[in-house]
Amino acid sequence: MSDKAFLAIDMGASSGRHVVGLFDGRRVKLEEVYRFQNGPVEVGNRLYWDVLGQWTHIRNGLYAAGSRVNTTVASVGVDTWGVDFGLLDRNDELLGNPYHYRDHRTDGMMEKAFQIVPREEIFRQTGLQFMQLNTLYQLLAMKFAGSPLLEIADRLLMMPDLFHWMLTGEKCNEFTDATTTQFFNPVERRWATELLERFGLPTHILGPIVQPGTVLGPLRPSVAAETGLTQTQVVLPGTHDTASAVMAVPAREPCEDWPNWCYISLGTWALMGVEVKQPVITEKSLALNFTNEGGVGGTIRLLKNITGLWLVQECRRIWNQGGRSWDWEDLNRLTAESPGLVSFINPDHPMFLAPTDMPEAIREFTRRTGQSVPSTEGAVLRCALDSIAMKFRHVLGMCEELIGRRIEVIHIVGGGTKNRLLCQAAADACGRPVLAGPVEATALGNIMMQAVAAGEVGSISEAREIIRQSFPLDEYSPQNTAAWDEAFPRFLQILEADV
Ligand code: LRH
Repeated sequence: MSDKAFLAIDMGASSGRHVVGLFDGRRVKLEEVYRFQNGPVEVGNRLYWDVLGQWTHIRNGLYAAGSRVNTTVASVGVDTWGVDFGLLDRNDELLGNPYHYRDHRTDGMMEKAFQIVPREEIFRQTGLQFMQLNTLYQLLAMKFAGSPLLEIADRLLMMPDLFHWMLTGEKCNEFTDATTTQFFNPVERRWATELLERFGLPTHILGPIVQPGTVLGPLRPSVAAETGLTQTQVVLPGTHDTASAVMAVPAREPCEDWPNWCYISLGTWALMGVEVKQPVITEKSLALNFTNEGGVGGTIRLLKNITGLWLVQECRRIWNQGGRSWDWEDLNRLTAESPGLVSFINPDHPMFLAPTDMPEAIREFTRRTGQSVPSTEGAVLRCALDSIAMKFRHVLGMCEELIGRRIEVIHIVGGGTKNRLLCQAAADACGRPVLAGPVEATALGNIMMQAVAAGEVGSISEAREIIRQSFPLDEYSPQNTAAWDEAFPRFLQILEADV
């Protein structure tokens, strides 16, 4: 049997990639055929997507895939991070440049929102964690700024939906990304239109919800001709990158209702949680600020966003601005050599969302909380990694509390699995074994969803079995847990500190 080729276009925080998955009926192999820069573009004090530049790269990558792969590319699907969107007017003109969620226009927006609709009520209708970057607060920021774009908008498309529309001419709102907006009702599995009405936000801009695995259609004739992909269909993956990453977690299905494993999709963010069948919208999940996002196969991702490698990526960016060129190998060595469990930060403090100088923000946090201030590069990074690992421990406890059972193993997937120090620290802090891999979880989940849609793979659990057979995992056993146990109360105090 000849290999089947599926193409994932995975647009992550720093780069976008075209990854081909070749499936021989038993195993899947990945080949990256194109990569491009995908950082935000700053104009004045605003942060945008470079949407037309990305569109050019998307087409270049399609061409590269067509010429590199020795077989027909059966289908292609796009995934990106959640919450960001574009607006089309009634003539299908893209209105302005889509904003990047780290833009500061949403500062203070949650507080304004709660004056109109109480926090509890928003949670009851949406089950979503409160983060100022959610689409709801982005739309509210436009409304409070009197944006004329919102007035003439005819259609809201989340970023992957926008690229899918560019590729096919078809407009749809894919389920998993729609659930990241904070105006989607995950219990009734429909838009929370009543909520938007309470905010005076338009509801006619929302379209029908479409599930991952749906065939959207062929490429526009012009795109097919230019890229040579005349046989290729566009098929929706879990378009929210985290949904695709969780699809690729090589775990076995739970035999009971609640899983005994959790996942961390580790990259710029660390998304930590459990896969469940129904949303958990309770006083407790509200108090713990957990989210109920939609997963592939109609599952729910009960999880929490933790600021992840963003902390260390930003440190490196700042240090390298001064003309130096630290590579990760050197920085990891310095981190490993630096004493652990000295100072902590709260990785999710708003001061780390988009600081101009991350190392200084980390030092400032330790200063304000009366801890030893990390002075060297290694000490700064050690403080960041220890704090992320402690946050994992904290959130592990919350997951167990929410599902009422002990979690035996932690799966870490995504690019962050390359950070061996953090994987080990996660095992040590949590006192649980960590299974790390696959590194390319997002692209893989995207590809495997397309393979399921094509009937090449029977189900999502079969896809996970194929992933287990295709990629080796690294296992980390907990070590030195007593020191982490002892330091944990100190970390909790830091979380409570008024900074
Ligand atoms: C991870 C992610 C996460 C969202 C954030 C905006 O890439 O999609 O799930 O909350 O970006």
